[in-house]
Amino acid sequence: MNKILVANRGEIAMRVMRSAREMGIKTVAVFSEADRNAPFVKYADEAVCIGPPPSILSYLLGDDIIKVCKRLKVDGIHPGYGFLSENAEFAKKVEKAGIKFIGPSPEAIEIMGNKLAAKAAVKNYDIPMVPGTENAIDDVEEAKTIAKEIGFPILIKAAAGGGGKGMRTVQKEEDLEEEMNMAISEAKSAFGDGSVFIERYVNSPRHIEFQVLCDTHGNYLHLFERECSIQRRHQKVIEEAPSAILTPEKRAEMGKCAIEVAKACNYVGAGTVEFLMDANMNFYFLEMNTRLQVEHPVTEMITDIDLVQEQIKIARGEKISFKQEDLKIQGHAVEVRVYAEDPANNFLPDIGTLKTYKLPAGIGIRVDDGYEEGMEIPIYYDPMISKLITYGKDREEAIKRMLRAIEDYKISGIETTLPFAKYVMQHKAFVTGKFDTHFVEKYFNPEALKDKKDYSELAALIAARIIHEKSGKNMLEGNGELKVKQSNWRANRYCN
Ligand code: MV4
Repeated sequence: MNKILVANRGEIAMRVMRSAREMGIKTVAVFSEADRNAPFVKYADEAVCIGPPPSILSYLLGDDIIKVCKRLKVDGIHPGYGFLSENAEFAKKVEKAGIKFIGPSPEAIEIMGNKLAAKAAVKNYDIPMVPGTENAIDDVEEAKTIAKEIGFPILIKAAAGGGGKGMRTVQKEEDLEEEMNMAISEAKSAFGDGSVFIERYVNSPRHIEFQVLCDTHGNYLHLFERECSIQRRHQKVIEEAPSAILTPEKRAEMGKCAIEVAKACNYVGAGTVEFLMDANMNFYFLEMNTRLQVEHPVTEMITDIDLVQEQIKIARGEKISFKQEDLKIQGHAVEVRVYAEDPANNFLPDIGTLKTYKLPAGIGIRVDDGYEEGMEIPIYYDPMISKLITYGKDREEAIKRMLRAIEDYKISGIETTLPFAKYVMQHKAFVTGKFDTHFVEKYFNPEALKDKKDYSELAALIAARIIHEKSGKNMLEGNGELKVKQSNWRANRYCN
């Protein structure tokens, strides 16, 4: 493989090209008009504009991307995450054009893209699943009978859904008919497939997922777990590896299940098997994601394995060069997703220019980003600016380092979720590991951010007043505001 095209943008395009370059492979970027000045376009050996900003006119134009590949003699396509990454039709077309799709087979993508097909595929293996229906259900009376057997509350899920899309909770029998009809029509309009199924509702679960790696020679490995329980409206905000709660025994048991899920669909490449875990440490297979995930860096940090390089080697037909026994968890990693959203204002997407953009640095810090100072965050795509990852010998060190990194990360011109991440890193429930997927709704409100900010500002003002009175140094402007910006304020700098 001499040349790879990355059918993606932003931080993940950068991430993939770095590994390709390290392997001596040439890179091609495709970009929309909104990304003309983006770092990933400059970083690529060749770059081709494929259309106007909206994804449907650019990053989702599979046929046009394949044409670019042929013209530039590209050997492989890396789809990143999102966009065309889990599109079985695209994967098929790529292979038909004689180009390697750096990912699993179209068949595996298709099976795992449908939650009922995924359940059917793993049925003959010993994999725990949440009690529920095996097939799509459209008869309300039948649904009521099943729901009563399972016990309320229940969940109605769309077979074609995933990641929480098209999910409805039903608390009691009277609500079932209405919720079911809504779920079916939602699924139809969102996925073009109205199939829904029923599951028992698992209370306050934790989200634990396993990274798997499989080659074309029948080797199946897992690279331990990531915990992604801190989410907001099914959008992950903080991830870590390993999970704070798994014992080595539970890890081995779940890892074995993850590998079996991969075997059930003849998986090839890097994939993720998602589990729910209840308060009694029972786990249930939920779904498999057939792509490289946003949060893959935490796994790379604790295993010292470059997942993109492994994906490329597997696509070249190579055997995985290590065995399960060679893999060990070293230390702990935490990832914070930095979104252009205002956590003090209901996480409203914030538009604007990165007026200041200064990265944290130093031991145990990694930033995967796709922007530079002075750039605008386009409104057309996911509002994620970067991923901030810290690594330490243990969880406590990784968290402390994250707090320092958040302090050192200077962004102005756009509100970001960094203050929210700081709040989580300091929260007792997070620090002690006693949290679940309800963390945000349970503990977070905008006032939680305001209070802290107001106190530090107030403290600075009081200190400034005292200094003024004792030393005659005036640190206040005529309007009573601090001359020194609060974020740069250090008491001892002015007291002597
Ligand atoms: C569930 C569940 C409780 N019980 N299934 C949401 C995302 C999708 N992957 C599945 N999800 C859930 N499925 C049963 N039977 C609770 C969730 C869920 C959730 C899962 C993982 C992370 C965050 C979540 C937030 C709300 C609900």
